[in-house]
Amino acid sequence: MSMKHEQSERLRERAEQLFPGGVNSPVRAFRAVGGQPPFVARAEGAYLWDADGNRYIDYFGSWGPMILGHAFPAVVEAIARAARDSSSFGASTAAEGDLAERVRAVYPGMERMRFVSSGTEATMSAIRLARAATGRKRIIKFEGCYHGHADGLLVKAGSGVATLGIPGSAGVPEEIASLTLALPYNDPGAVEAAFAQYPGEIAAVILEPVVGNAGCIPPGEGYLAGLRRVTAEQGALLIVDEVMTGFRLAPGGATELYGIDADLITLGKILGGGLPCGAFGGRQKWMDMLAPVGPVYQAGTLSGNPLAMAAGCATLDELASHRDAIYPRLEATSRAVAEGVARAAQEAGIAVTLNRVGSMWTWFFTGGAVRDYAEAAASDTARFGQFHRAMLERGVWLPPSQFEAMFLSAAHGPAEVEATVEAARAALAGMRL
Ligand code: KE4
Repeated sequence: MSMKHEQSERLRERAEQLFPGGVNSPVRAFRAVGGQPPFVARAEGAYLWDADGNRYIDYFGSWGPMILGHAFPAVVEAIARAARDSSSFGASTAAEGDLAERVRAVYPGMERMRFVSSGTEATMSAIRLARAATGRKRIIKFEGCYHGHADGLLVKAGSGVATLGIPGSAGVPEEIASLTLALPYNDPGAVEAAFAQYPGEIAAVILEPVVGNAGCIPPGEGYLAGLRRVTAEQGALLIVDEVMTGFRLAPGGATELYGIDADLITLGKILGGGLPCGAFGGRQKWMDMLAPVGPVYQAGTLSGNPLAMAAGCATLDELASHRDAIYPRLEATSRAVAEGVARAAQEAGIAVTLNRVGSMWTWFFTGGAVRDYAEAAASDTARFGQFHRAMLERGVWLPPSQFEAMFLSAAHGPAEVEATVEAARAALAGMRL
């Protein structure tokens, strides 16, 4: 019996009169997968309900933040309690220190940090700081990595490796784009070549330690250590963008999992327990260059917002106090569902490559390995769209793009795995060539 979507339809018609594409963030419009996005009315644990009362197993979790599951009681109560004392002061509070201490307990390299309200603000500010710290202008990012929508990060590769970046969006001046080098991920030679071509000019290398924004692409053996070595040799800062991986891949994120010695780390998503929050931090010698101590300006009306601090503390407390149960559960459930669906695709004769690190993974509709963006882009995005629509109709809401990572929460368990694999079998059977 197909789902009814009258209420979502009505809400979408209104939204399209108010917001470009009817959304407040492009990926939500389902343009990459086709079909019309349901409007969410509420969520609890592993489940979303739309405006028509249809229930879905949630595999995007607000794009990462909802690692404990939706409406986790301790998080809801912490927000409510904080809200009773007002929702914002624009002045220092104990709550900021409370969250910062919890962050530093798992990210000891963050000798100093600063809270902001989004991942975009965190990476934008970290890059400004790196430029001031080194007196250099150029930065290196990697194709397929997304670090938010600051101008200098909406850049794609120029014609050849180590050529100057070109705007990845309208409105980004080429003068700004040309300061960014967009290199292939998992290609150490490309980074060496860039430093050889621009000696003494590169301020920082910023990367997703496990790529989530091209779909999930893990770092190759030794890749991260290689980046640490070459940036140290060349006097450039290594900025590890853990907005997505932070607190998810391990209590201390990819930094802990891979033992990365970053100069600056950026955080977001889980940090705020679903409320707007980001952070950047690292060695005190760099961070003390920030106003009001040093010459680098950075500010924010809602930075350190008390409700976000409360939600973040409640989330990190739960992760810390049950870490020996939560992370093994995330691993076991993710492995079961990711491999179960990949097996179902194989049985249906449909080529799917699974990349997974912990509770973030992607089923690429392609036959070959996916080690960088070019290989991810070889995926059959039309088939992914078909799969997405078929799963949505069966009550499984996947991220609406081949180039996003799936996430699950500690609220997902064997029942959700079984229902998801069963839905996938039916969906894939209907997709056989
Ligand atoms: P925000 O500004 O969206 O809070 O964070 C930007 C950002 C920075 N770094 C990484 C590694 C990220 O993944 C993100 C944001 N991720 C996307 C999903 N892939 C957010 C979803 C959206 O844009 O609607």
